Amino acid sequence: MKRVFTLVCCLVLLAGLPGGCAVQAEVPAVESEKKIGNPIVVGFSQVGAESEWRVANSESMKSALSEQNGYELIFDDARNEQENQIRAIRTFIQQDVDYIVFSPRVETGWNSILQEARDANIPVLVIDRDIEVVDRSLYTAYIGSDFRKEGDRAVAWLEKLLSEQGKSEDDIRIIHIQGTLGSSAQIGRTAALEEGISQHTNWQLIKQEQGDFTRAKAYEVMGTILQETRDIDVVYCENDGEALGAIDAMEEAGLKCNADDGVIVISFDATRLGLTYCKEGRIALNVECNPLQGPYVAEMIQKMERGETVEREKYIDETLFDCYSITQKMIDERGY
Ligand code: GYE
Repeated sequence: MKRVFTLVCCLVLLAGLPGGCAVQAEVPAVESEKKIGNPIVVGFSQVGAESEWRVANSESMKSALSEQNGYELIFDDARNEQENQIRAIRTFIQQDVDYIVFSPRVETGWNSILQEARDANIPVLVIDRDIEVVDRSLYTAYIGSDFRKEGDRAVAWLEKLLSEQGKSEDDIRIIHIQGTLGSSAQIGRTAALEEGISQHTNWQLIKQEQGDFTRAKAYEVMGTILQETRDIDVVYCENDGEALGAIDAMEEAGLKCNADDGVIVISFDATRLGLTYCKEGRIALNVECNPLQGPYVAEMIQKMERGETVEREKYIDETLFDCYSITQKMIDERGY
């Protein structure tokens, strides 16, 4: 496998793509060391199980990288701790796996461990959330979502809704519940809202709190906010879990969540439950974030096994659902 990795790196360099690793002097080997019939060993460090999205993502990885498909998947749940992820990746290196895949909790802090993987010649695929490293060639590719684009779509939708409602000039009081701070999902979605607020002088950010992408935390945070104010126009939650928690708290407090005559709730993920809330009108907009990344990872690994070049960044196509156009069929089609 290591020799195939060297070949892939050289092909990346030859193709003039950014991110080729610095081993071009090595001669690419042509045949794989792996004996026919041996599974491809993949160590996967999953960030945790904080949301429905995450559970669907884990399932997708497990089914794409199954024994039946020729893989041995070593799955590690980091329980939402970066140190656990670093420890898991180090263990994968010691086990001399063929590939390391991880979904990083936060963007920073990966340089040293990725250097260790590089020294061991093990290719690394980053999935879901992106990372920031000094040398981008420390990992082979990223597969995930464009979180800034997701946020921009939400902001554009809100702007359009308010204009259709004749509220373009009204004071709009916004509550923002953020995801895990420092994760690229939070950074992109937050940046979009903050820019939207800076561009609309009538949009006011009343509160910005961390909900850690969980229903329980968002419920708690929203409960505290409601003790201070009930004068709320929009609640921008950075995932479905948070939206559900915030809605629980608002409805318990007697507030109505509805785009036409209540609080406008915006969410991300578009899980089956999130879409059900959307159809009921309780979530006004749900921007899709696709967790089904397993098949993309498998396809990329297969390409690398064949010594082909792989795309450095693979963004999965995503859509959005709003309470005005969602249908039961769309919900039924959701597998998670
Ligand atoms: O939106 C959230 C999850 O990183 C895209 O993490 C992912 C986010 C997703 O817990 O539900």
